[in-house]
Amino acid sequence: MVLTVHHLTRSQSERIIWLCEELSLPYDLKIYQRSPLLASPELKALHPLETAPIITDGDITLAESGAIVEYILTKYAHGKLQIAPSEKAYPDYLYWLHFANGTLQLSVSRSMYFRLLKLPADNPIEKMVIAKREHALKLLDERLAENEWLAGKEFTAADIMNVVSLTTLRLFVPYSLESYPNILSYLQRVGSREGYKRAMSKGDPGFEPILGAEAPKPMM
Ligand SMILES: N[C@@H](CCC(=O)N[C@@H](CS)C(=O)NCC(=O)O)C(=O)O
Repeated sequence: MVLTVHHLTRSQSERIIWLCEELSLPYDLKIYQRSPLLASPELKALHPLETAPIITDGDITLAESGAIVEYILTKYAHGKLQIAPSEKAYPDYLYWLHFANGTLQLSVSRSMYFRLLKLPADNPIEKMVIAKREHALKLLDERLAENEWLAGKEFTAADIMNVVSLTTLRLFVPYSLESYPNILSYLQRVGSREGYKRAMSKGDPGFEPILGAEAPKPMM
């Protein structure tokens, strides 16, 4: 029985490929192209949530990045990429693991919808939404000023959960990281990890990870 990772190109599902690579876990990778920007019908048919990532493992089909990461860690990681409850860094690990989808991804995706609405530049709600995103980035930058990785000294699943909102998702929300030097050095550390390089080249061949201050031209 082999775990299959269903990956939508240029998307949050890179997290699961990265997790499997860091764990040296055997897995099959199925890649789905965006059609044109949303998930393809084949991917949507796999799970009622209709979003990537999705995994299949025997007769189990699971969606939601957080649930998938927890499933793989619990079933296959033997304690790797996690901080044990007995360790001092455990609350930090939990906090940053959940910060990824609870705050960071949410604030980034919310600002994408406001950008697409093309409201007048002084729209107070858009300003508030952008301020929330920048606040989340400031918190990350402060954390990374003192710590190599989000949970502290060790690279963990908390890093795997957060990075996509700082990198690939900037194809959809072209925000700058110029004001966040600690995030930028962190992304250089991320980019030099063999597991990350393998994951990105397998999931999105030919795509250069967005690790610098400026985001490229938006995809939409
Ligand atoms: N909360 C979900 C969000 C997943 C999600 O929105 N995935 C996007 C890719 S980044 C997707 O599949 N979009 C295609 C679509 O909505 O059709 C998770 O963390 O897995």
